Amino acid sequence: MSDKWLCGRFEFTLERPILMGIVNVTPDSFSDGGEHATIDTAIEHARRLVSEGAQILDIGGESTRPGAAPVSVDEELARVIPVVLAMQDAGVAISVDTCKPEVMRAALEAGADMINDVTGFRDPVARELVVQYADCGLCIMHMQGEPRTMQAHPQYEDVVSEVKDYLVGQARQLEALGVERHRICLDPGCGFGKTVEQNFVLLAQLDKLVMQGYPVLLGVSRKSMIGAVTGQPVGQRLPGSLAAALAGVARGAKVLRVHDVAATRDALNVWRAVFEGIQT
Ligand code: HH2
Repeated sequence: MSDKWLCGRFEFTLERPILMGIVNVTPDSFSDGGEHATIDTAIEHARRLVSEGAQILDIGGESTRPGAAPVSVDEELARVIPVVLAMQDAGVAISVDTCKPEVMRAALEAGADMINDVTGFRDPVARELVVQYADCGLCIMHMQGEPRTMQAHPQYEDVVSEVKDYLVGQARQLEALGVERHRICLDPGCGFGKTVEQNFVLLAQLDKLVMQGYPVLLGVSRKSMIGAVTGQPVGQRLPGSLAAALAGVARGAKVLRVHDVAATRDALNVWRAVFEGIQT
């Protein structure tokens, strides 16, 4: 089992789940689109997430929701890089959520600690690039198809083994190029080319991915899978998101990618009090 995760300037021991706070510098993200779309509001939001207990900030400049408009490299850079620079000394790891090699390079040059690629480093240019940055953390996420069409007809014979085999295959490919194993974390990609049922099967059997020995990152916050079960609109999905996050932690998830850092921190603290006793 992997007991550490190297992430740029940080080495996480993974004894406890890590909170990754979402900073979408986008006008059109599915749950908070437009709320932090200017650089100043995004930085203000990022600072709040740090004060609430985020240990990683995941800064994204392009929405991945089905139907979102594509964003040019220049536009994505203009959204993301100023926030990376502004949060550099905040004492937390800076992740950039991108699948474009040009944005990855600029982010790493600007001091980002980690690249979160929802396409799982499918692009060989992206793989070659991240090898050159010897210590950045990498999140390999599974997605069937492309963001714009992925929800049309998700199809699997066995969703759990297919997602697991794909992620481990991508990790091995990076390792063969020289990426240190401890830099890699894996993410089943809830909502990315999966039906609601397939998302819940992946969550229920997350331990099978955890057993591959890489830290597992889970992103379920406010997603439509939560809405499908609760019947709630995106703004009312916090209770459902907390339940799903804790279910993930129970199965071994080590990094939680969330919009609501303070609430998730409280839920985790109560969870921990049950299993480790109250720290006074
Ligand atoms: N989910 C989203 C975006 N990036 N990255 C990882 N590793 N895992 C996820 O589950 C994940 C992700 C979608 O959520 P959000 O950023 O809130 O929305 P949007 O893509 O519309 O900006």
